[in-house]
Amino acid sequence: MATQHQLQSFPSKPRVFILSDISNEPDDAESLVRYLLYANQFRTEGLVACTSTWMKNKVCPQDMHKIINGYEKVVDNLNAHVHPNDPYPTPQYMRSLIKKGAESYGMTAVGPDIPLSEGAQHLLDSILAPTNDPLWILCWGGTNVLASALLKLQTTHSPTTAATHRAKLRIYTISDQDDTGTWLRTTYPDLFYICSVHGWCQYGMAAWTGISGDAWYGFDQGGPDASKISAEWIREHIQIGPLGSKYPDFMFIPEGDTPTFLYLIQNGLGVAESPEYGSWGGRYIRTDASGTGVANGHFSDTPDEVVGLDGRRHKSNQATVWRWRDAFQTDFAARMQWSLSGDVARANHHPVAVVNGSVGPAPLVLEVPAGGVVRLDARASYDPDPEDCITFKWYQYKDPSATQWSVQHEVGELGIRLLDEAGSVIEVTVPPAEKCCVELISRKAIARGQLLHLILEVKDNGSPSLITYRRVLIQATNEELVGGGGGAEAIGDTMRDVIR
Ligand SMILES: [Ca+2]
Ligand SMILES: [Ca+2]
Repeated sequence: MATQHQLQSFPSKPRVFILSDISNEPDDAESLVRYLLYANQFRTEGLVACTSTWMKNKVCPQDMHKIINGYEKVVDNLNAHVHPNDPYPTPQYMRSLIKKGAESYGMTAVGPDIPLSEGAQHLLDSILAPTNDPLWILCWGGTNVLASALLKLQTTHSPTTAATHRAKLRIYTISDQDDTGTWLRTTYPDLFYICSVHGWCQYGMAAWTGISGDAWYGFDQGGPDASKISAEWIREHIQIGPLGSKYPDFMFIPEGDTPTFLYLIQNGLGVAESPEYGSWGGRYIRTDASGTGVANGHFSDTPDEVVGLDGRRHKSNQATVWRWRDAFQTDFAARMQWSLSGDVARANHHPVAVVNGSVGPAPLVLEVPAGGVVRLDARASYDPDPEDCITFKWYQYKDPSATQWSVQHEVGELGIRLLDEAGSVIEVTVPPAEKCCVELISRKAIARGQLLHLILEVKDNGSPSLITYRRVLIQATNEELVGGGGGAEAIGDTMRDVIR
């Protein structure tokens, strides 16, 4: 039987504050059920019911209370399945976080003479808390609670102090669902703000719909596997037990808001401060990467190219989410099993991935000269369930290394050679300097070239089987500045003079 001290643990936990237009349709309630199963990885600071374009004049915190009532019945079971250092928060604590946002739409709740809602005051208190730890504000509906809190911050503090507090904020919104989104990004362009921006309500263009929206919105047909988002699968694997029974049937697509916290789950894949690296919650890049513009803080959609169920290559922003669907749905189902029983022997638990002696969700960062070789050893990885075997899968995640659309033309290829049958030890060859350490246009050699991403998946054979990732970041270096050439200072230099 697994001893709890062998289970994966989370030395640091992100601060999370959720704004939800719960009850506009079933999907926010679904997302809250899933969120609670991961609540031991986070320091949740707020659960505020807000409005949106879909529900303009009321808020429904009572639905949050109903879900916490279900959570209360299973929290002891859940605690039996996690490391003793990472217990789930008490239901009493989670209830204390539930507040009401303004019961009015968008900017009508935002103004110097408009009192803060209790939810906005609670958010402002979190923003002003004496800590430098980032505060993740996950916006599942409209953003007027955030807008009103930031306006109050601005009008009650010096510009410098207000900016210092804003610098701690990390916002992930599910598109714009009221008129405060544009206001926030233009009034406070310094905000770290992940958001798919597109025409009003054109959610079929948004990255987050990759969670489950392929049939409804009609993107990437034949690519994503829909078997684990069907009503039947959800009924069998999710809508079970006291907490799962709080998961309502979906109307449009299930759990459109969930990518905001899939992004933060500490499974070794994502790096929260780097949206461009990609994670279960999708991949986003700076809208303005020049470093000089006014929108430095905004991150918007970017594609991944993924081989789909049909064997074809699909390239889309939604693919940055759906490529992980089997893993994040299976993980959800496994945790729902935890909620049913405190018997550790009857449930599956995550493998622990160890690479070159390093353990934990943070990436392993290496600097390797172009053309050089590095050995990676994952043999110390283990599974806490004594009956389980683990398997190893290594692959290069190329898309995050690209600065342009054409990943295959730009990003150098890592050579991966297995040194044992299991693939627990590998030798990685960094591409030659001309492939990874030259400027894209001028072809000049550079000392620090591409940051190459290697992913390890350690998967167990429990039921349902679980994956723990480890990301290895390989910074290609080129101190001798070799590999350049073939470019020109100006395109005119490449034009030939023909004398006839
Ligand atoms: Ca919502
Ligand atoms: Ca296991």
